Amino acid sequence: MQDCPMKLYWSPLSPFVRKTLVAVHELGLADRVEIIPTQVRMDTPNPAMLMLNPLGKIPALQLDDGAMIIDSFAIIDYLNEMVRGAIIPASGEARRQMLRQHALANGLMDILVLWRNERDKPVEQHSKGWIAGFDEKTSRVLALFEIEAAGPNAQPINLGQISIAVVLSYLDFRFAHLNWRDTHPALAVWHATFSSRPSMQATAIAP
Ligand SMILES: N[C@@H](CCC(=O)N[C@@H](CS)C(=O)NCC(=O)O)C(=O)O
Repeated sequence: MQDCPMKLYWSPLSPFVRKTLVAVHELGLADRVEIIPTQVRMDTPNPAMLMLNPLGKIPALQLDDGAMIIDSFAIIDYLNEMVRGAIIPASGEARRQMLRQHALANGLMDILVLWRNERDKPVEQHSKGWIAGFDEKTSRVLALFEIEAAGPNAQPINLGQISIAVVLSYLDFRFAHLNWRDTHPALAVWHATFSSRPSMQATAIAP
């Protein structure tokens, strides 16, 4: 670890945090980022985290001058620019495609985190409409990924692919009962290949 590393406010189970950490590894910055384990809950904001990020959310990155960068995309954009990386293409069709895939995968992360929070409430407080909506949207995004995302990885790999791989792993972890592989065979093969990358292995959720 180098002196004065950047600090990444982190939790092992958050898909937004994992997406950020996979990007850190892909950009060759793992030895410049110190991991700061941080507990957050939507219903019980962490006071220390609120001082750093008024949204109380992770990931958040603190630079060595104390400045805070919040939101996974903003953090990854900062780091990508810092090392002149290619995981966020600068322009053109490659950038548009990456932004589209990132928006879909990140939107799916939003849905799954909300779905899990809803599921954790007492049954009588569940909103059946919300849960049906989450289910429908998840199915539709996965169907699109089966058509658009599964296949050989564009090179160099980008943040769209990272985000899709991470959200699929999050589905395995929190929504295993959906058995997404059974209905999305090409995506399953793609995910297995992508998951063998050192960045994915180094950030995998411990069993
Ligand atoms: N748009 C944010 C979402 C981050 C987010 O929702 N993180 C969750 C953890 S999975 C969190 O910090 N939740 C605590 C809260 O909402 O108070 C990003 O991309 O970084």
